[in-house]
Amino acid sequence: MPYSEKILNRSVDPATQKMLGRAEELDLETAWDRYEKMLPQCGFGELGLCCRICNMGPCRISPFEDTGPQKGICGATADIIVARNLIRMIAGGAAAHSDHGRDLAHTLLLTAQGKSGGYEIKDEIKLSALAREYRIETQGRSKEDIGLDLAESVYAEFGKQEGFVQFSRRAPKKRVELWKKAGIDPRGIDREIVEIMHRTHIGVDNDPVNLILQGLKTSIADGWGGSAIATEISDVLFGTPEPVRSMVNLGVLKHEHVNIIAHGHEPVLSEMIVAAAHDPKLVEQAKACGAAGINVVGMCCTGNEISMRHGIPIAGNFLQQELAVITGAVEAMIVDVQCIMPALGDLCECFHTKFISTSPKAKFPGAIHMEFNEEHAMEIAKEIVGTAVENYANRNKGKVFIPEDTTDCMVGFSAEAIVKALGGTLDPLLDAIKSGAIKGIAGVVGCNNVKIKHDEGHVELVKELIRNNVLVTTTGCNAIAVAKAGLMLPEASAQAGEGLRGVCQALGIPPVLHMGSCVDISRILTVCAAVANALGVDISDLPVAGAAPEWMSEKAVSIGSYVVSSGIFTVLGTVPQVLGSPLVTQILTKTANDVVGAAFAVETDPIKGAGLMIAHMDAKRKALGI
Ligand code: BF8
Ligand code: SF4
Repeated sequence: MPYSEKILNRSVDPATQKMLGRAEELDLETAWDRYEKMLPQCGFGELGLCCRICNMGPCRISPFEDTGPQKGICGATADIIVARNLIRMIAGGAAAHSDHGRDLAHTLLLTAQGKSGGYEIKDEIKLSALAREYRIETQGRSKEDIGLDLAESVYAEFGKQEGFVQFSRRAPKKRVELWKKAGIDPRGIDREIVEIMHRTHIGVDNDPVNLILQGLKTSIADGWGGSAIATEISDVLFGTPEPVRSMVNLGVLKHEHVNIIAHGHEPVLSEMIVAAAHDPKLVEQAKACGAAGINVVGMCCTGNEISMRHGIPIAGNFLQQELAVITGAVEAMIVDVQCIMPALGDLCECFHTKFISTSPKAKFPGAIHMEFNEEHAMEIAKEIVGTAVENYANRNKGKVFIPEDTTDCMVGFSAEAIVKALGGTLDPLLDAIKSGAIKGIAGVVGCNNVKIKHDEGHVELVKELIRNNVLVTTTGCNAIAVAKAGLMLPEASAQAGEGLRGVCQALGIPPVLHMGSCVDISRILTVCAAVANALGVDISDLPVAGAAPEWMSEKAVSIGSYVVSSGIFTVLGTVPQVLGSPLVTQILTKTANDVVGAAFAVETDPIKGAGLMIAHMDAKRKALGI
């Protein structure tokens, strides 16, 4: 069916186009419609020039000297206001990732104490490796005893007052020295986040440079701390991912099955939902209701988590969550935390879909709250799945519209899996980089954003990189976008440049490696640190670059900041709300180079964005003499 210009301008993904057509037919509103109603967006907000930190405000600074106020009521300038707003976004993002990490530490603690209902320590090799990093005795001890000590040690990272975050010591020595020298080597994770909130209170830190340094410090506590803890402890509990085949896009929903979507972020919930859906009694019950079985699929980062550990299909990325409900084929949309649109409540009411919230931290209008806890995890998961099964009888088959689109993909390239694919050492990768077969490594990550045609930024940027022999690692909603485009298959190496194609063919790997959810960007850092250490250089010396072509969340701001703080040049595909301060813009895009050896660039054209990354890699190669 030919779609209107409007729909074609909203997304490049065929399933999304079909569902947007369906939404129009049913007169249902989506994020794109709400965005249009929002236009024009507030110019002060876009520039970061609005402050409502105290109740003398809101204050807004005119971007033009002669047409309005240049200072807030307290005297804060544009530079101060923009810097404060920016680092409060970092605090929000770091808090979200790190609280996710804390929840995993809590689950490990309960599991080690024998108090959790259905979890076990699955990866003992990783458990021992992490224990060694913390200098925990492993010899002759049970996995529960080691797990208990490890859980207590990682738990302590959040509230630590002095010292350093242990996993940050995976970074090359030079990087750690540089952080110390710049005063941005983080102490406890919570401490840095709290300090942002303190410093940005009215009348505290009013030096934009000092504010931004605290932002960077906090972001490092996220990337090398909270996020790394989330990744590592997930691996201990649920297994370190290995390459596995999966499928993506809305066509993974099935006409004859009870469809359950697990949406959100923390695998603590979704792992149990996946296990509960295999319960013979529930499967029987589904069949008794006339369904062929139970079909659990993932959405957003939860999708990444369960696909890379179990090959569970992924229904879509951030902007597809409403469209999944509009298929009319979803019995339950089960959510925990982060990136869940409150719009789902009203939308689910137009269908039979049950919108089930599970976290005490995240309740939604129109949702049924079935609170989840680790102690009774399996029991509650079965109850939730049972609710979905019962709801199958309420499906109105006349209202069902599932686009047929699905794409196969290969997911689950943890750092360990990459080393394994390379034959047990990093050497083949280093050799390929040195010979120029691989020009460099890119980490392409992040969200969808209605300000950009859905998936286009992700797909075009990644295609351009692989064409130029750049090996791409990906996480989050970028991973889902490029998987839908068929780039996450070994066959996709046909679209890569000659050098990269040769390497992929020799190893049987795709040119784009799926490394997981957004907290798993810590895996990308681990790979960069290992390559830098092997070459005896700092991360900032490597031909590596990052990109977030369609970013929107505060988590993405924290991610971008820790990636740059780790020495990796990063291209942003949507414009951050900082342009109201030429000083802050200058710090982020130029001066940061002098402090952390990397900076941001903003480029909304994905091909040009890839070009900036490639030019950066060429320059780094030249400096390394390779
Ligand atoms: O943590 S990429 S829209 S789902 S914030 Fe959210 Fe952005 Fe997707 Fe995962 Ni990450
Ligand atoms: Fe205005 Fe200053 Fe209060 Fe911000 S902190 S709202 S700039 S008076």
